[in-house]
Amino acid sequence: MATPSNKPKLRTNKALATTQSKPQPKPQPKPSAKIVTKSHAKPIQPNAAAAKGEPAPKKRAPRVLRIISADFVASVRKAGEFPSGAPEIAFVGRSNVGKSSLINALCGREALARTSKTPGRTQRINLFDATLSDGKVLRLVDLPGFGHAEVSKAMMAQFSEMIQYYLVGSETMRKVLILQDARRDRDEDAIGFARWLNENRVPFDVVATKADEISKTKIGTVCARLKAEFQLEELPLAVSARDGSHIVELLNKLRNTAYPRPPKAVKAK
Ligand SMILES: Nc1nc2c(ncn2[C@@H]2O[C@H](COP(=O)(O)OP(=O)(O)OP(=O)(O)O)[C@@H](O)[C@H]2O)c(=O)[nH]1
Ligand SMILES: [Mg+2]
Repeated sequence: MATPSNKPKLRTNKALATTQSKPQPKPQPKPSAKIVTKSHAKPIQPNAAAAKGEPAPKKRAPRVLRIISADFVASVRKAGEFPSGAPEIAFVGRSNVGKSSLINALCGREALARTSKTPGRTQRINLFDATLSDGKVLRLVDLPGFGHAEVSKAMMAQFSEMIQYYLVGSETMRKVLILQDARRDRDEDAIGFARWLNENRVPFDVVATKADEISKTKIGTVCARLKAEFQLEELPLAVSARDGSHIVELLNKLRNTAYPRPPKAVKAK
């Protein structure tokens, strides 16, 4: 323990007073707060509230995009039955990959689209209209799963003519989302299907599902593999309908696909 003599000396009030009574250097005038503006710079407008002596308005946190309501539109079996409407996003992939669950997770609903442990649950094309918190509407299209039989036939044989007709013929189709179970290996059917979409100029993207079932490090490897297999420009999102991971990111992506922002006007010099 330090002896009292070792203790650092405390400044007493007396000492303080002595320091304060010392003649202080004359305060220098503060440098002018003028901002040197270039001729083209806009003058800085004072905050209106501050000018009136009112407290500054609180900064709002950026709003998270979400689906505020979702409605079932139709269950379609025949080509002529598709009602036209909002920009469409179609969910495709093997049976049991999680298409219906992902639609439910995006909509924040438990049973909007029917899910099941039994493959082949969705046998019609089910359409849902989802209204986003920014007022835009997305039509989410739940397609029947492919490849649920163990026999791996050619993709086109498994997809009915109607689905092909719909994906290529719909004027409001904005993107086909090919879902891939993050736990599974290369999916030849889906790769063949992506090739077919490319040939028919139908835009598509890939999403890895059930990301909650694998480790974070493995997710990186899976996404890199999918990017190479499907020749994507970006790494696909790995989502989970169970724990909600990357659901908001996916929703933002889909919104921007369906309602692309107009390119910024380039000012003429
Ligand atoms: N762990 C986990 N399980 C999921 C996830 N998404 C879906 N599942 C499960 O996977 C099974 C199939 O999900 P569905 O959404 O019905 O799959 P689907 O692709 O619509 O299947 P079909 O309609 O048969 O083509 C269900 O048991 C779901 O609970 C997920 O993100 N994580
Ligand atoms: Mg389904």
